[in-house]
Amino acid sequence: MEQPWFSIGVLRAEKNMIAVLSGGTGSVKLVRGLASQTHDINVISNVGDNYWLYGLYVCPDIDTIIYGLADLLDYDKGWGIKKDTFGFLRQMEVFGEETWFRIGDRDAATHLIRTNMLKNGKNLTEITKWMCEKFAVEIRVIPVTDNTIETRITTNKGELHLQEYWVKHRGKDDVEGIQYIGADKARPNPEAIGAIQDSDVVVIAPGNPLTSIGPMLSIKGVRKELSKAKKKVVAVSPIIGNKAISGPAAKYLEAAGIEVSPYGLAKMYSDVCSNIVIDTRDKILSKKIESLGMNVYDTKIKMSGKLDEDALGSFILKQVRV
Ligand code: FO1
Repeated sequence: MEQPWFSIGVLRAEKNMIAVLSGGTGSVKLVRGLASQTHDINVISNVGDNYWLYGLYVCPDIDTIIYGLADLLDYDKGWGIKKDTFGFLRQMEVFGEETWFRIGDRDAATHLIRTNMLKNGKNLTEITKWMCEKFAVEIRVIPVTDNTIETRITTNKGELHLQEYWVKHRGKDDVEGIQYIGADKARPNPEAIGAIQDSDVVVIAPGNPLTSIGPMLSIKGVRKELSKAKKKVVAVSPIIGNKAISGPAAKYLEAAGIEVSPYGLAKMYSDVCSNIVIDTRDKILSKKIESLGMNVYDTKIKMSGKLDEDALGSFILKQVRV
């Protein structure tokens, strides 16, 4: 049979099966970069920032990955569907509802159908799989758990859901701590555990270490599985120098007493990960990070467009030896 031009034979990456722990905008960029090399990817998604609004169940990290892979993501904002309209939200305002969380009209359909399916007895794993099919996304997106985990930020003004802290209050208040409510009782998704076990390499995406990756690592079974597999786990730093590439990661790390640097990150991940990709500008830290028992790789890690995404995806699959 004739091979299509994009045949796996042509584009075959050196690693066969990839699992990616993912959450937030930095993660979707890397997942797209990896997907430019191979479709043998299972994305394990954070669920800690899921949020109930107007009776709808919103799963930002799952949707961001699906929209990103379906080429529907509003890349300027890093969430939602590009060119979406906001008639639904305007009407909610007329009804006297708060509208600080900007749900677009097409995006609302995603939350509505998901909520309806939940009410009809489907779990988040089944719904997410169905959604990938509807958006023609070949890559599997697996919620890290079907149970509820809620990331809450303790501030000087009280405790808030992550979305309330970051979106409603615009991340203004001082952070005193971060909690993952429900993580102690959450069962890891067996499909997520299977994806870790079956992969040749597990990538911890450059998502926010405490609010995108942290909730997943707080599930005992997930942490244990990664620790067992740590030789094939590679983290990509979301920090360059002493600054987060984007978002409030630095503020959260400081609040948790973690050094804001690729070294601080490596130390935080050192029990679940033996390899780290840092920015070339931080190469000077390599020896110090290696003293933690980790292999260090350096390249350009800031992804400012498709070329950068693809280059980083290719670097991880071709240069990182796990
Ligand atoms: N982030 C914002 O900063 N403002 C919003 O109004 C907003 C709405 C929104 C709607 C759906 C969705 O899936 C995500 C949305 N986000 C919004 C992003 C979200 O708050 C976070 O960036 C993620 O939870 C972090 O991964």
